Amino acid sequence: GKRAFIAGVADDNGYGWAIAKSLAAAGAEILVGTWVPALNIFESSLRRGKFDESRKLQDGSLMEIAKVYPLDAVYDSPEDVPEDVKANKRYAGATNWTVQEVAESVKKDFGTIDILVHSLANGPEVSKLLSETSRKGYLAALSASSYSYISLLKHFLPIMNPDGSAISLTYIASERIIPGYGGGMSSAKAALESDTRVLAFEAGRKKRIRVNTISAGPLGSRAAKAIGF
Ligand code: ZID
Repeated sequence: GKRAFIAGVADDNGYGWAIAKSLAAAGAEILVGTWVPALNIFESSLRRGKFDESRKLQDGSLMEIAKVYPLDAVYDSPEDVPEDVKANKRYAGATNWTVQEVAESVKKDFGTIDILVHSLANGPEVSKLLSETSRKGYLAALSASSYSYISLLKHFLPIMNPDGSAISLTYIASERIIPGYGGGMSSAKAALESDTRVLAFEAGRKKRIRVNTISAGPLGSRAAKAIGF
């Protein structure tokens, strides 16, 4: 069977969860990466059976998550983590959550993966017009929503089996004006789409890994509700 790592699962409402279920139903082993600040609530909800109804697959069995890894995809390695984040209560309880460390942990625990899913985005100033977005907010949107895909591929490629596949989720606001999708999020999706073409070329040559992005339809996830979509 195939093994999948899905980055960006912190509840049962988003794309990451739905993709995990589809992959589980197709027989894949499921590993997830959960944003550090959301880790405790996600794990305790899983443990307490809060997601059992939505873990149900077509055949009546429950999706098993082989392991939940804390992840913050805006940091590539421990040297990149600022002191205030290190000291933050919500981060201090978890370890090894930079992209490089998560890839190392997955390698140690499972050896290889076949499928990498990027289902995460963050734009702190998403509710601001692009023309009123700060440099900091713009770069934060690109860091969390675009570079995170490059970083995940960079660090997971060495443990991906040949003929594997990577996928992310984009949004048509990259190409057309969608009022309300501000803060540089439209820019972040445009970067994500362009990067996908280049990464597909590079990962295809390096390891026969396919790299794609799918333009999502509307889904009432936590992220979508936060921006009033
Ligand atoms: P979600 O909240 O379930 O998933 C986002 C996840 O990212 C959360 O679990 C966060 O904890 C996690 N996260 C945030 N920052 C970090 C970080 N630094 N490190 C690690 N994890 C982090 O929301 P979702 O399922 O909507 O989002 C998944 C992907 O789908 C994202 O790339 C979205 O941009 C993309 N997407 C979603 C929608 C939607 O409707 N939900 C749309 C397009 C793309 C969309 O907005 N018509 C209107 C709107 C839309 C489509 C059509």
